[in-house]
Amino acid sequence: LEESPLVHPDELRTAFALAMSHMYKNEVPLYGDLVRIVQSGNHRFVTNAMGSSNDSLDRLTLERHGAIRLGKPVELHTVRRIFALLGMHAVGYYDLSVAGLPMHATCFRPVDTASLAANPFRVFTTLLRPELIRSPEAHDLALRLLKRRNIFSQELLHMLNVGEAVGGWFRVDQAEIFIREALRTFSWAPVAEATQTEYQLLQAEHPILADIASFRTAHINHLTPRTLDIDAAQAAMAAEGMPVKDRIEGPPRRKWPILLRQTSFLALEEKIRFKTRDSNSDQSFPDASNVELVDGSHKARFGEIEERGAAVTPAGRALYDQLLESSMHAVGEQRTSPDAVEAALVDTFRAYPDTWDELREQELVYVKYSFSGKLPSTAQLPSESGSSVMSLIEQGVFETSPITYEDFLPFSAAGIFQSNLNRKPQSLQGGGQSDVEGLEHALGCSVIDPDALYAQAQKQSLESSLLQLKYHLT
Ligand code: OOG
Ligand code: NI
Repeated sequence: LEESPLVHPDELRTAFALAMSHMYKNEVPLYGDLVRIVQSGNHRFVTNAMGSSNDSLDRLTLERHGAIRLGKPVELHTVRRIFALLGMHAVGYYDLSVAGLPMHATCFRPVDTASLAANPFRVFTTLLRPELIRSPEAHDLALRLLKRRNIFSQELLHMLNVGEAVGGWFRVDQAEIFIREALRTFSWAPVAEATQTEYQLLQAEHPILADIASFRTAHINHLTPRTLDIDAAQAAMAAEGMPVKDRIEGPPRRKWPILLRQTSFLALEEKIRFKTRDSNSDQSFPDASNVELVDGSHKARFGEIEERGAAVTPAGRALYDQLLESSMHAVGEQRTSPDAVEAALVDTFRAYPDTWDELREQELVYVKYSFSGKLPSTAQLPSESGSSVMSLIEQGVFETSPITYEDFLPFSAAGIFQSNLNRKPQSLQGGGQSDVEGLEHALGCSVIDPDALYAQAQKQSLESSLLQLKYHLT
């Protein structure tokens, strides 16, 4: 009997991302328009740059990330198991309390160079921190609602066990069930589990709290394809009449892009229905057919685009953070004017070197080395020492290129959150501090340090280039 073929976790991730994209386009048709705009912009860009069209545009425009918001630690724990089967692991810690949000986050993403090349899809995953909620009523209500819900189907939990037993290599038929059931968790539930009164109480405390605790699923709240020219894409979105965010988050436009630039269309006001139920009853959710429903609306889901640049070293990041801070200082009172913010950023970021040689020589960015095939002038055996590598680069023996930034920026994330809230950030209970241990405890593992991954990718490329060169010399 012929065995059904096994699915590589990288392929499973691609299938999952495609299925999620399909689901989200159905749920939020405006998102389909966004993908179309990005795709035609990318097409123009590639055609202009290379003088020919490129048939891998679909691939180029594939979603690079999505985001979900979880309510309780066990949800994060199970989500970690789902993503592990998709070849995605928790990288980095994001403290969103700095932006007045009662949440912290990590990013589930592929970690090794080969998996990233196969498909870099990642999910920014936030977890509610109830201890930062100021109102005791909202705090208790949120916990009561969250305690009652189970966002995972029995079939999904079963598939997690099956997948873990085979090290993530599902058969095709199993992969289909796994993806279908995983998507259920992240799908939209148009009927809230909270009553309208409960929803309003949560919303008054924080709109994100209402989004996290009122529903039966952990709906995906946006997906983000990659654009090759975010300024042009932003203009095209506005030209089509999309309600677009007032400015692009991240560093200003540069010759040598660094980190991440993002913008979005704003969250849509969507019709939902509320159950009419007594919040104090401890019974689990009544069947929707048995309760009366009332009409309401909810605003959470949007569409985003991103343009990624070079991963920066800790020195490069310190300079980025410092310049970001001084530009915010420079705009002062005019912080609400997007033009003033943009002008200040452009002005301040002149201090960030913008040639490849400067970025590399000042060690502001991580570098990918490759062997060009050209042999050095001296027969001296090359080494990993800085001067030896420098001389190999100068002689054209080694070529260098940026390593793409695969993570997120907490202040940009906060800007994206904030653009959908009609209010200023408020203070949190206890002032708010980061709590890496709390997030890791919920995950059941520690988060991977993104810098260690970039440093490792750089080192690997250098070692393999040296090795190739040595073979050519001997
Ligand atoms: C996540 C916002 C953060 C990004 O691209 O920085 C994010 C959310 O809205 O839940 O996705
Ligand atoms: Ni995002």
